[in-house]
Amino acid sequence: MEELIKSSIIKSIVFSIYGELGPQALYIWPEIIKKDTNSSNSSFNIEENIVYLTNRDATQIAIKNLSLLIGDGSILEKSNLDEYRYFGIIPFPDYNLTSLTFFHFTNVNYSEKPLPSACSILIDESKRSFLYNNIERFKELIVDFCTTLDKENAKELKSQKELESLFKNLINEIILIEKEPTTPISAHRKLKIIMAGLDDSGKTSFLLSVDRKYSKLIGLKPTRGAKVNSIEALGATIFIWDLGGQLGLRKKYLNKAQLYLYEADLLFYFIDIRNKARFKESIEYLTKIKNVLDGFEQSTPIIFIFSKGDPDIIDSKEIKNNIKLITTELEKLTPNGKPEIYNTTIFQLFSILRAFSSGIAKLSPNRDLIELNLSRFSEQTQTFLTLLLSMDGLVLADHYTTEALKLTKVPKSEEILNIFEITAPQFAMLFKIFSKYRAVKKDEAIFKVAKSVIFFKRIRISETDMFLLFLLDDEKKKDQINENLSSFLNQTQDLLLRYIS
Ligand SMILES: Nc1nc2c(ncn2[C@@H]2O[C@H](COP(=O)(O)OP(=O)(O)O)[C@@H](O)[C@H]2O)c(=O)[nH]1
Ligand SMILES: [Mg+2]
Repeated sequence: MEELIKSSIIKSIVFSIYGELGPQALYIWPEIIKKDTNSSNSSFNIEENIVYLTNRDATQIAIKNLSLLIGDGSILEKSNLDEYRYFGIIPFPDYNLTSLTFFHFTNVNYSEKPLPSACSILIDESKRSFLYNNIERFKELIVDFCTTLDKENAKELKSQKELESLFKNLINEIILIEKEPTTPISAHRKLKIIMAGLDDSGKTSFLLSVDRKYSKLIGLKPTRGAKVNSIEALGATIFIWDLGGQLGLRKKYLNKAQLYLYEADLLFYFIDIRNKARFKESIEYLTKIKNVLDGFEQSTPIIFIFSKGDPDIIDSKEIKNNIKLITTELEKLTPNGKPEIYNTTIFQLFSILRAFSSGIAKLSPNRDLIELNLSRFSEQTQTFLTLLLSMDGLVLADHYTTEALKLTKVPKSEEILNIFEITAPQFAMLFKIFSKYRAVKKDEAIFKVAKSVIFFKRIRISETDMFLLFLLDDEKKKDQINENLSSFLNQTQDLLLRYIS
């Protein structure tokens, strides 16, 4: 087993469970080496490309992992525990390691309730982009592994020795990914976002809106055929490819898909919602793109942008029909699950920022787990709505309660959910200005909007400023927020730090 680990990028595997005795590291590879009693066993050893964790180290890892899943324990009262499945990329700076952890609840015969568990594969902090870049393959692998492991453990927990071959298989599978990584192992995470769609579908206008908002972030670098822009955001470099949609260019992209579509992390597909005459052509182009992506065995997420839905026409019968028609077509092309669709218009900047923000969030393996913790925090502090924003106003995570819907009282029911998500970037700008000119030392601000209160809080996570925005019915709740904030941040800062890179 040790030889196998030495030959892999993986430094260690820790499987932990929350049993009767609390968090416990159940399986630790490589195995714990018994040390002399007089040598300090609080530090770990790195030898020949392998990390020997001590029992204490592994317990620390178990505690940190499991507390992200169960927090204050309120989740254990829920009835549908089997549905709680999360991934997280979590730094362990004390050991210079980063883990990819799969969290779930394990069903065992001897316990009434499923047990919280965390399966971590640990690699060098400096090589963590390997985890991000191959995340989809890892996810599949680890879920399969844990399903088998759960079956083995259903009657009683087996010993580490009994399960050795199972863990060996896991490492062998990881070594296969190493041999053919999706992208080369590099220190910096690079992301590729594609903007595609027919000509005249609004791609360039969309990007210009984003550019206007993030003018500091985007450096326009035109290239031949495709325009490649780049953004530095949250520690990663995001390359945005604007693929011109004229017929000749479309053919070129498909023929040279190796260059244009390969290794795309995310694809925005644009459809001019006014131009029914070209729906068929657009679906044909989309089908071809999807076939190419399938050929690469890439599970590139696609976000659909219905463009040009300007405020004066969005509710018209014609546009409503168009939306229905094209949505049906997209549903046919998306057999597993619902297509993710945004209506945008250049006359409402937020409609574009919202769509863009959702795209960035898709690139984060940690978003769901952050939101789980954010929802606990919101329940504790009784806030109606909580948003976690980057300095640039990107929505990193959000949580809503049904009361938030009543409070915001927006007529169109579908839009209610997003009302604060869309205003958030504006508030972020306001707050930036506010803090610059008025109260440089202050870290919070309050806005009163009708009957509700918006409470803004600047937080600092390892050199990086972020914002929390709360919607409250009572200003006094801010004390409760301030009281609970540090424990929430302690819990989630590592996840935020590793949001997309
Ligand atoms: N009314 C309206 N026109 C738009 C909108 N977005 C783009 N356009 C117009 O549609 C045309 C094509 O847009 P463009 O961004 O160049 O499309 P691309 O070929 O896909 O890059 C331009 O004349 C834009 O001004 C929108 O939201 N509303
Ligand atoms: Mg264009």
